[in-house]
Order: sequence, then structure tokens, then C-alpha cells
Amino acid sequence: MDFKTKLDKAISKSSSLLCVGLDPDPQKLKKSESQFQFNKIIIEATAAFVCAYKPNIGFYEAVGLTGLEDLKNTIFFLKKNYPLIPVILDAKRADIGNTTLSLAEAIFDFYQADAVTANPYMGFDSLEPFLKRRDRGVIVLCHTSNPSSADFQELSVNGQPLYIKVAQKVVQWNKKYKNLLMVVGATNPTQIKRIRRVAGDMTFLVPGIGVQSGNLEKICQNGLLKNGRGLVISASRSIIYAQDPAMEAQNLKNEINKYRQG
Ligand code: OMP
Repeated sequence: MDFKTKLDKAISKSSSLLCVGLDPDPQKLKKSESQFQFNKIIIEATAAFVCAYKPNIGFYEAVGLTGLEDLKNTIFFLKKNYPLIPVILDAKRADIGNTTLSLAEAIFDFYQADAVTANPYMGFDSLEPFLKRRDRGVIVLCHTSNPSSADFQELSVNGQPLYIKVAQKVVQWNKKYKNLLMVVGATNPTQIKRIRRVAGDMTFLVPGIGVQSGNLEKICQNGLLKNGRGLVISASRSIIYAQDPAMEAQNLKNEINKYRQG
């Protein structure tokens, strides 16, 4: 089953557009608790309320080899116990072609992620080895949520902001490969409206809800499709460090669903 079909089915089954980011900061874990043990508790508490999980590789790389093992164990735990929930490995990768080929092997074969986040700065050939893995999703950064995202993404290129040029390219590539999505940060409610006009019914991964203070209502108003889909809304810290991660995930799922019903 390809990534988009798996995601679509997971959205139907969970009635949720919520993705939980598995970003265990080593500083915040209890003594002797591994990142895998931390994730397992979060996954068991939140699995009923999510359509996807998104571990960010940076938190695991920070720990060294045991971190990478914990990342692999987390994804394998999900595959074994929650095989219908897709896993997005947030790595924001892309490089010259033969290097991306190796990245694709690491992300899709070694870690067995269903999708990867990818950086479009180096252009088409840097993404092609990911795109050729047609059963996996490639989620290209279009407009990110961070404070300095405008430094490059809002630069005018022939009268249009660069992020719109990126969105146009992603739409074009998706016509051929059919496995693309894009990242639009939740702190960009006006930009998401413009991107939606360019992107038709493509799905956006939307991080930046919670600690980064993205505006959920505006994002939903401006980004959701008429069928109540088209967005996967991701939160990490506000859920994984909550007193009650299950309740936090359920509340966020319900809040998103309020907007889906218009
Ligand atoms: P919280 O702010 O704790 O919810 O975490 C957000 C997660 O989404 C982190 O793993 C970020 O790396 C990731 N992210 C963004 O915050 N902003 C973006 O524009 C893109 C991403 C991403 O690609 O997921």
C-alpha cells in the first residue's frame, strides 16, 4: 500500500488529522529512561487519536548510536503493533543524486519509514531518488514555521514569493510521481491560503501548533479541503510533555474536527 493510501485510511479509521511528533529531548527524559521507552508510553496513550507519527531524527542523532537504535526500535514497534498508522521520518534531507540514493536507503529501508520530509533547495535531481520510491511519501518544505522562514522563502522571484515557486514545482512533480506532499507551518495562515490555490487538493503537513503558537482555526479555515481533509496537523512538545498526553491528543483531535465540520 502506498503512503497516501495508508494515510487516507488512517485518517478514516481514527477520524483524525492529528499527527504526533515523537521528539524526545534527552534532557527531558527521566534518568535511565530510553527514548524508545518514552516513545512507547506516548504511542500507547495516543494511538487511538492520530493518523500518523513523526519522529524527528535530530533528537535521536543527538544521543549517538543508542539514539539511532531507539529510533529504529520506535518505528519497528509501530510497524508491529500499529501497522495501519504511517510513520513520517522528519529528516529534511536531500543532496546530490547519489547521496540522496543512500539517504533513501537509510530512511526507507533501514528505518522503514513510510515518508520523509525533504528540503527542495538543491532542486529536482536532489529529490529524485526519494520520488522514485513511489510507495513512500516525500513531504517537501514549502513554507516553514520558524521565525526566520521569510529570509529566503518570501523572497520575490519574478514577482512571486519563492515559496509559491516551490509549491508550483511540487505540484508539477506530483503529476508524475504522485507521492508528494508539502510542509506548510501553522504560523503561516495567510500563506497557506495562497499555497492552497496553487496546490489543488494536495495534502499539507502542518507543524507549529502548540509551543510554536500556530493558529489552528485560521490554518483550518484557509487550508482544509471541502471534504474536511488535505491537512495533517502535527504537534510534538505540547503533547509528549503534557501531564496527560492521551487527553491532550484527544482534545486536539476534537478541536481540529470541529473545524472540519465547518
Ligand atoms: P513542536 O513545536 O514541539 O510541536 O515540534 C514541531 C516539530 O515539527 C519539530 O520536529 C520540527 O522540526 C518540525 N517542523 C517544524 O516545527 N516546522 C516546520 O516548518 C517543519 C517541521 C517539520 O518538517 O515537521
